[in-house]
Amino acid sequence: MNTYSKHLKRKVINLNGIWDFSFLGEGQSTENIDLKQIGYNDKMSVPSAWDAFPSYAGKRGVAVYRTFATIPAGSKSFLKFHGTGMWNRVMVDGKKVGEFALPYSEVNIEVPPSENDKREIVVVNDNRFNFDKIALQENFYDFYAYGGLFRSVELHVVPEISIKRVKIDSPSAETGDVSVEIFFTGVENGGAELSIAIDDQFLKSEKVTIANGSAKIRFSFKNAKEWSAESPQLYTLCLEIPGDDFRERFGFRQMETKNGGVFLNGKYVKLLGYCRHEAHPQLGPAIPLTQHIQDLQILKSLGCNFIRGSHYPQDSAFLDLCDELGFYVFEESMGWGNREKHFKSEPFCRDQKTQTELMIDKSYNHPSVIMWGFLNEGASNEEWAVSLYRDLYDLCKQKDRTRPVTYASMFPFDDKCYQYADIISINQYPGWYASDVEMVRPYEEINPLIDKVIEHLKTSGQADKPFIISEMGAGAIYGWHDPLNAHWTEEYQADYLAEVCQRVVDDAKIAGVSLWQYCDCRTYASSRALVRPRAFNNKGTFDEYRRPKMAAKVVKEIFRSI
Ligand code: ADA
Repeated sequence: MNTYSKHLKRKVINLNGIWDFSFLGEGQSTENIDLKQIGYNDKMSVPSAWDAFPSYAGKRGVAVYRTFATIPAGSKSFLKFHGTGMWNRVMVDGKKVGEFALPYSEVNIEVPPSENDKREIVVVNDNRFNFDKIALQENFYDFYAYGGLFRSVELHVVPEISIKRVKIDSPSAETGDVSVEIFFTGVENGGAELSIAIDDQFLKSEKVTIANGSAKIRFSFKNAKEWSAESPQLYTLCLEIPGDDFRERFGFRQMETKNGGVFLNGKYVKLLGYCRHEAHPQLGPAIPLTQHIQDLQILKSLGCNFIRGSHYPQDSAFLDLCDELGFYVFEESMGWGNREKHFKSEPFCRDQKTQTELMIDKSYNHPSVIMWGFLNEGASNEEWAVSLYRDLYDLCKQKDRTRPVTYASMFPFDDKCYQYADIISINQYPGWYASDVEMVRPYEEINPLIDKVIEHLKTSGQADKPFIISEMGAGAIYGWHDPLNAHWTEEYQADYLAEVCQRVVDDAKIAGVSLWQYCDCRTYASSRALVRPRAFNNKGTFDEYRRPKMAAKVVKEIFRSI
């Protein structure tokens, strides 16, 4: 779902609501399901992560969601899944129409036309870990893997020729020049009568030539205002062709990296903010708009302008809000500490590329998204990993010439892929994981480590690229205080983050920081829980219910000082 109407003319059926539901069990295969035998003994809301519900918590197996929709007989249509968990098979009127295992990706599935207008839509969801079936998500990632239809689901009824997506380039408010590539479904080569409006003000009509499924248009826009985090001015491009329309928001802004800094519309920007999981203890990743807004308001109040959407493609609704409220976003495809098994797996590499491509197509027009990333803490220090880093970098560049590309590296001193990053992003935890046991205040390791990274980047020829600390942080249990300032106290975390934030604010060689992390998030109740009390990653400045720990005040004071 978006925060604004993408179509006024096209029939879009919002399928959010209550669906029939059945959990078929932990041993159920996905291959021998007889849909007619399913009792649908429960109901489930959509969006939802079914396994975040108390009655199904912790279960791994096959769950089935069912709803009905009325599609005019004979019409073309497709289902838009804004984000789902783990593995899914989509069945319409008992027949398979699609299958995908791209967690958090926006996926469209065509629905074949039918003589009947009442259609049964079933989604078989499997949330079990199985590398052969779902290569992108594993049980050692440090965030809980949920199943379900956890973002909105829509059904679009479209004419024979329809608009699939648009790609808008509008770098300068001064010139007001806008160039748009329009991608069509239902026509490869031909022409279309197109009407163009901005914010519903008619601009012009023209006959466009469609070649290889797309057409290009250009126009200039007078008195345009630029978009920035401080002044997030948005415009809506409204396109109409016979029988269909498409409305897409955009902003005038240009993103550049030079001399070790990030520049927006020619002005230096220090990126100050957090990594954020789309997570809630009771809802899992099915985050309602209300929670997204609360999070963004909290982050604004701390003086943040930057969010790293860790570690997967973000909800379009969230990015709409970032566009509206003014945030700079680092959006990345899914990865977490991937190693040899992954880099040498053809399905893993394929799905990484597919997900990165879908992410760019989905988010290209959001002015808030200022950089693309992938493979969080992958094995970028290994020769066998280089080709996937290269391929993903090339893919981003081929799809988008306007944004820098990065990946969060945990190997600052022996990374072999820096050539595939326009921004150097480093994840490190000095004074948390690696502290010298004799040291009274382990966070004193922070500054020497940062000095060492900066020196290394200089000697290895990376000094001209912006360097951001894409993760650094310390755990604290909400409400835990102790005079020794020990690990897990709110005091230790506050002192730790003060040290990091002050350094970032004071040091021109650091382009920004996304602290780890905005709020506590659920991870697994496995052996890792020994370093993850409560089976949560507790490095949030806020707990999982967004209650502030002591660090919130400290971060706010420092971020707001500039
Ligand atoms: C890594 C990882 C995060 C989180 C963090 C931690 O850097 O990218 O997802 O797991 O470590 O808390 O240790």
